[in-house]
This record gives sequence, structure tokens and C-alpha cells, in this order.
Amino acid sequence: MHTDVNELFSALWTDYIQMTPSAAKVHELLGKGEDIINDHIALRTFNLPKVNLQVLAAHFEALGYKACGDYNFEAKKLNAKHYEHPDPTQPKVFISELLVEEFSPELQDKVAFLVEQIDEQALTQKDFLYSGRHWKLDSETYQALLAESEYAAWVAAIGYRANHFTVSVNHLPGYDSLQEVNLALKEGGFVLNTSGGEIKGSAEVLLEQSSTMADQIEVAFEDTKLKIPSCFYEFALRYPKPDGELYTGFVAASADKIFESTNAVSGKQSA
Ligand code: OOG
Ligand code: NI
Repeated sequence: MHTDVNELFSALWTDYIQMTPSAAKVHELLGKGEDIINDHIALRTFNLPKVNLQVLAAHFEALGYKACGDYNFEAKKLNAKHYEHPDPTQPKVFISELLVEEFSPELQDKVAFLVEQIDEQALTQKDFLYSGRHWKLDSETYQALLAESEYAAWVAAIGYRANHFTVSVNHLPGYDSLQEVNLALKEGGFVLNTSGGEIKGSAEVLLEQSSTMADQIEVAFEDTKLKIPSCFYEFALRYPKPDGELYTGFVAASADKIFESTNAVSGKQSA
């Protein structure tokens, strides 16, 4: 496990921009060469005891992070929690897990077979949260998982790494609204997730979010290579609560749509 928060996020970022070439370009466009404050990052996993949400969370808890909110996504069959660090300038962390037992016996067997292949020791190693895939995967298994759950297929193919980083628009110089950020992104040629509208949430729920659609990158399977969705970039604007402090939670209805940023863009799915 890491002993330094900044070192962990820096390693997560290095891995993330390798998986998400557009993220470096978005960072340059919005940050104009300066650092950008991250609102949060997100990670995904399966709820099997060996690799569940808690196993990932332990890496953040060791750095002082505390669980702050629980979320459930009934249709997608996911649970999630968010974590906060005592230093509010550190990114929040959103971790979700797939409720594997709610899927077909076939999916359950396939996921169990992947998870069995992880070396137990790897789970607590420093680099686990950006270590990618720990199993062999063929394209047939990927497609079978994809037919039942886009999320299951994503974790199977992409593995353990930041699914997205999120620009804190509150801390982004030169932009006063999420509309302005979205406009700059579209003018820059980036494709936004329009599920549930370009902007998810509102001032009323104290959080507005938007995101790019995940990059499509070539991923190697046992039998072939496929161009599939990797990771995306998110943008968040938070509003103050009645006590004047910015809201720090998430909004389940909005998160439900953000998950769809890794859906395949039609016509661009295969290599
Ligand atoms: C997480 C989706 C939810 C948010 O900020 O609401 C989310 C994911 O896609 O893994 O990131
Ligand atoms: Ni997010």
C-alpha cells in the first residue's frame, strides 16, 4: 500500500493517461499548462470477497480516507461508496462493485474464473489500484460478459485502474459554469456523454456533472485485439449547502448516467 496520497494519485494519473490519450489533451485545453484540482476519481470491481469494494477501499483507508456515502444502482446491479480524506483538497474517491450474484450462472462462473487467477499477494501491493488485468481473457468471454453487463465486460478487459479523473470546475480558473466547460470541450472536438442530458444534476441537488465518452483503445485478448472503451474524463461543479460548505456527496441519479460513459459508441466497437 502507498504511504503518500500524492504519490498514489500521481501513479494513478500516469496509468490513466496511458489508457486515455484524450485525457492529456483535455487537461491541456482546460488547465492551459497549469495543475488542475481533481474533485474525485473512480474505481470499479466485482463484489466477490477477494476483490470487493472493501479490498480496494483499504488502500485509501490506509491513507486516512473515510467512507462517507452509500449508493445503490438497482438496474445496473451495482453498489458504491464514496470516501473522503481529512484534507479536503485531496480528491474524493468513488468505488463501485458489481453484484455478481444477481447475474446469470454463466456470468457468475466467468467472473469467478477471472478473480481466481489473481495472486492473493497482489491485492495489497502498492501498485494494485493501477495494475490492470490479472487474468487471461479471450474475446468470446468479453462479448458474453458485455451481453449481460457493460460494467462486467469493462472490468474484465480493463482491470484495476482509475476509471476516470474529475476536474473540479469550482477550482478551475477561467470557467464559471459547466456549460462553458462543455462548450470548450465540444469546440475542441471531444465527445460528451449525452445520456440523461449533457449536464447531469442541478444546483438543487448541489452537484452538476458532465463527462466525455471513454476513449476507444486497442486491447489485447488471448485470441485477438479489439478496439474497446477504456476510460473517460469527468467535470464536476459543486454548490454550497445551507451551512455554506460545498456539498461533498454524490447524486445516484446522475452517477447512474455517468457509468454509461464507457458504453461503446455505436459503429466504433470493433477493431
Ligand atoms: C462511476 C460513475 C459515477 C460519479 O461521479 O457520479 C461517478 C463509474 O463510472 O465507475 O463517477
Ligand atoms: Ni465520477
